[in-house]
Amino acid sequence: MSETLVRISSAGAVRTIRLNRPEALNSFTSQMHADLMAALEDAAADPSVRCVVLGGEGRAFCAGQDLSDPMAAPELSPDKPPKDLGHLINSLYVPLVARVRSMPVPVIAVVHGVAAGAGANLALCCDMVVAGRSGSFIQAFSKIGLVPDTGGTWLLPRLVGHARAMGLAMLGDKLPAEEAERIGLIWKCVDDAELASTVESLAARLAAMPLRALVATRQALAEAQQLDLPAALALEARLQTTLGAAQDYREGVEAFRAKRAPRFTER
Ligand code: T3D
Repeated sequence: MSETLVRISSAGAVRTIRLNRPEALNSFTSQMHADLMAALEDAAADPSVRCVVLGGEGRAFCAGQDLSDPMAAPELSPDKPPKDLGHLINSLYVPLVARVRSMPVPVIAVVHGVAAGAGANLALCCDMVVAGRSGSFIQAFSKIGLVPDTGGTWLLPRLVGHARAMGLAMLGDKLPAEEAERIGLIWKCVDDAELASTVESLAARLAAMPLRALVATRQALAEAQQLDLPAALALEARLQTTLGAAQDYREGVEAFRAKRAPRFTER
């Protein structure tokens, strides 16, 4: 267990990382970025970790950028140059999204309470999002004069289509978790009382699966969005060549033939 601005715990092959600034709804400071990146790097490098769960302490998942942080708060004096938010995004949020999307194991976001701004899009860039009925998603950016970042412009239309992406991004209204599930923004919404056990069993299930195949599935589904059908078919064939030469494929087929449960070990 560690007590920094993220709280880290392990159960079997599942590593849980919880954002830990509950007094400010887990909004991002540069220190929390650093602690989260270190926790993700550590999970990526640890061969015993086969699934990562990302959540938040307190009553929310994450309220996005900490707007009181001097690094982000607008410069009030007209005599001083404005803050370069692009630099902030490039140095902190872009590497964070890249880290999550390149994890060698599946990443589940568990959302209770609000996920706003970069917090919403951090959740959405995970492989699967499970939310409690208390959960909600807010593209808060437009309300403070910004565009969706942390992958929002890429993720939203892909997840819910152009019309809904525009409505969510332009209005910045709170989308309850139940509605988020209904429109396909997230995988599942459950009662808050069932959230922990639902995520625990989902994480254990993913951790027992052939991880290289799951990670290649993430890659293929993302890349195929930019490809025409022949190119997507070619990508699938290339990935099957790689996966078909791996031990997990042999194990999967042997277990099927022997009518026993498979034991996948690769990462
Ligand atoms: O630098 C840049 O801006 C570029 C980077 C952009 C990335 C982004 O994420 S931009 C979007 C930033 N986030 C927001 O705009 C959301 C701001 N927060 C809210 O709109 C509301 O707090 C929520 C809708 C998320 C929750 O509302 P509610 O009523 O449940 O809670 P609250 O009372 O507003 O917040 C509780 C406390 O958390 C409060 O502090 P206090 O008064 O008890 O001392 C509030 O100030 C603090 N808090 C909430 N969000 C943030 C925050 N403090 C700093 N930054 C926040 N983003």
